[in-house]
Amino acid sequence: MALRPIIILPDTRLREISRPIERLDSATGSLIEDMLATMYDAPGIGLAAIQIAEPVRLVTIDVAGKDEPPAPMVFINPEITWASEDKNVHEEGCLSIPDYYEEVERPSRVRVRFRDREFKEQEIDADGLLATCIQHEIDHLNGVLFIDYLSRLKRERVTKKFAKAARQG
Ligand code: K1U
Ligand code: ZN
Repeated sequence: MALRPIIILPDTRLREISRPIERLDSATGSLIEDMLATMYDAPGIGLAAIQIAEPVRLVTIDVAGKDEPPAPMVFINPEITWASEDKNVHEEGCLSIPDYYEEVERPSRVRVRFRDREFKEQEIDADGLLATCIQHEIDHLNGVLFIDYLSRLKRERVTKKFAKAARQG
């Protein structure tokens, strides 16, 4: 298990489309362990593999409250198979855009098909914070960031701020 560096805006790898995982092997098992450790260390409630520069369709999430035991979830090749008409607004953050939070509107409930860490097919219905988080993470697998849902003014402002910070090292 290793803590892995999280890539930060404007790293262009955040815009890559991640590839599906074909089979479970020891490399994927190690990557899952690294992602969970990196997510808890950050700390964050979710992580997509591309955020540690691994362009594969793998997501970890733990939305347990701070007084609850850890509840790590692993999603391999997740796909949204249904989304509710009704929407929910939630404040979002991103470990790849540190210390920036904005409200985003998304479907309030989604059904997600995925493979678990034994590579068994599963389907879950998600609502609340889990629904917000899984949609945010699946967006990462498609090169989409939560700032893409903001006004052009806000998106350009935050993009310029992070580009300047990257130039200044
Ligand atoms: O994908 C990521 O960058 C992780 C991101 C997930 C997320 C947060 C909020 C709404 C949607 C998706 C984060 O975990 S940002 C950090 C964060 O929200 C948090 C950190 C510590 C405690 C509680 C929340
Ligand atoms: Zn994110």
